[in-house]
Amino acid sequence: MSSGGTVLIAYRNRPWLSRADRGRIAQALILVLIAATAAVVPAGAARASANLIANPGLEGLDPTGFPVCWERSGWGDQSFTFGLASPGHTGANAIRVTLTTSPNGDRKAMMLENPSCAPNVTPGHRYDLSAWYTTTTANTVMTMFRHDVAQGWVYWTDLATLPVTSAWTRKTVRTPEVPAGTDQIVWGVTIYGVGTLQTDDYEMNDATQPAPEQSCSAGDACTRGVWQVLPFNSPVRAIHAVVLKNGNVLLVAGSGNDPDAFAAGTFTTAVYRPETGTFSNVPTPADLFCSGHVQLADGRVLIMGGNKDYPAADGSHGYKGLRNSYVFDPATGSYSRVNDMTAGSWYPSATIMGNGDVIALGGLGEDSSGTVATQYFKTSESRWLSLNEANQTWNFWGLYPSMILMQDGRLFYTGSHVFGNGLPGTGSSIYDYDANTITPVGGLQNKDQRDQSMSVLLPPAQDQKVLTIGGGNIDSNPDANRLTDLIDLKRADPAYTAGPPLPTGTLTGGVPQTSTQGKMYVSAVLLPDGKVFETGGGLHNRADPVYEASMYDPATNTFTPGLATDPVPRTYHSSAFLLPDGRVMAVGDNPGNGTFDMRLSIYSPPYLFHGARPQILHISENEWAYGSTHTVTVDGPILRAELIRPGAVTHSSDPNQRFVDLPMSVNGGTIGLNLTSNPNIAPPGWYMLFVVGTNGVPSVARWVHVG
Ligand SMILES: [Cu+2]
Repeated sequence: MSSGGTVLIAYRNRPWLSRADRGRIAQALILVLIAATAAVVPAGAARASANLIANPGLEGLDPTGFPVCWERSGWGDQSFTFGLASPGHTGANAIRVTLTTSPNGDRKAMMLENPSCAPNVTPGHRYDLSAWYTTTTANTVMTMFRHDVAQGWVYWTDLATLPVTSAWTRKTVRTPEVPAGTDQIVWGVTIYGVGTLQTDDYEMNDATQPAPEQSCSAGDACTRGVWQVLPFNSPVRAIHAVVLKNGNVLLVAGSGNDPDAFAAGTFTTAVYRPETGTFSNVPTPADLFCSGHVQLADGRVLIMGGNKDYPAADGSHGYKGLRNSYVFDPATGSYSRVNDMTAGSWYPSATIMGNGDVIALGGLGEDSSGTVATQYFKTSESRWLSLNEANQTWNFWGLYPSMILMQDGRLFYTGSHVFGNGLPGTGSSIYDYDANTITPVGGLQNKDQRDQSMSVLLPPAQDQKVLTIGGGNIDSNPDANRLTDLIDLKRADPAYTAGPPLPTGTLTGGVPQTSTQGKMYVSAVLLPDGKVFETGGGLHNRADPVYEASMYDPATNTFTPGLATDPVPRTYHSSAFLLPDGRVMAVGDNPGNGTFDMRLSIYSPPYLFHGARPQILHISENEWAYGSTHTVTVDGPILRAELIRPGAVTHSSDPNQRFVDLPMSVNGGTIGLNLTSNPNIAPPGWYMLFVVGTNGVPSVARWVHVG
């Protein structure tokens, strides 16, 4: 089927049309466009925008007898035929593709990726695409490419799987927001199984309406949002925060970086219920301080490692990593033990893979030295594999190495880590667990000052772009930096490029930062409107909180500075995460004097002050298989819909945080949401489903289970 990589191969060496051909096509197009202008406007739908497709009915033919501005596309070793069906859905022609064998690859009825034929698009806008089709195989999808002004034509995404139908059927899909740097798109229908596909009567309209005059009476909050410090404190030192599938928040302290609590065997955990503002304490079986954590496919939380011992007073050893591992069940509110890890793990990272298994890397072992084992949790057996059952590179990945799952199943080590210098070499890499290889990735700026930077897979996950923000170094302790780095993991040979600098804020007492001062301990939270809220942080090792917050827009690659700042300092051992109601919660602060700030803050982004929130009235089901379409009913016009994986964050590290766009089929208030067929884009688990109204205001989330 059509994954990004394979399609890119198919699109290499595509000969562009000669100048003479373009001239002929332009002439033909003029005729087609004249005909289209006279065409009947679809009944009942007062379209605000014109059909952007050239030769949408496939009636104009080129000298070879194939529709103008369309092409026979695809790759692989199939036996296939491309031709015309006559009559079509309307008019004389439709495109017919038949595969009689299909050992690999695909065939596509595609628009020509040619400046005269490909529809022009506006970055940030969304488009409604529709086509009529029949197919005898379920292995049929709508596929879209985009023209990037820097990269040329690249695969963008699959929009929807088309069910088998022998009667002409119309499929309408709303695209994700067009990424920055895109000037044109092409799309069409792909068949990759034995069978026959016919398509006809394409339409494409700009779904982004001019913003209505928006009224907001909330003053500053209209543009900056607003913080509220809750009138109660956390009962535990909130070093780890995991949003549970029931909307509650697991706050884990263990000994909470308090040697006296460790000596006393006092380990704590609490569950916070945002809807009632109440807590319950959870018996905590071990010192889960600086453990790793990730939600499993069933919504239970796998917790691994933690603190076996604090450093010895005589300096004979440092922190030691635990091998213990537990599963926290939101249903029972309790931990149960699973088998031990293969190595001690203090500050391990944990990433869920497309198959639902978990890979843990890095951290410190039972003897305080770096853990070099790849530790693999096999979810179907609910156990950690033994050392020799898992592939091993014996590489030390550092502490809380940020390992982000890529769409091809490899892990991208972003270079974000905790404590001291970055790893030797370029400071970031791609780890292929199956092939047991590590490939350096270039371009990360100042890799030895990215201690407690934060990396996020930007919305939407389908775009495979990662942003790494800020950082410092607790050993050399320079001013933390304003660096940001961007990488496009869809490229054949990805490398970081410099992003816009992080905005500056103020230090204690309102002192403005200088132009070179930035933040470590920074938090970045994916919001349901597709932007990234960046908050908190400090200038130096466990000192000098920075009061600064901004909004990063992946569509424009810009930070909007000057958002409201958390009144509570948020430096070492602080975290921020999205709540299912669309607000952001911030917890923790553990300055160098050993105290811990127990206050809890909640941020309401500007979108909550711009009109009514759309309501998800009904979901057809909450078990979602890959490649499936699900119907939701909403109470008004919707601009986008997506799944956001709930947070599981500590130390500016949440490598599993992701925003999965759901291409839509819009039919009034009933909307079909198309889930990707690639589990590496949306690893199995419980997700928050949001819809966003045309006013940019998100709904409250509903929970759906993927995979
Ligand atoms: Cu820590």
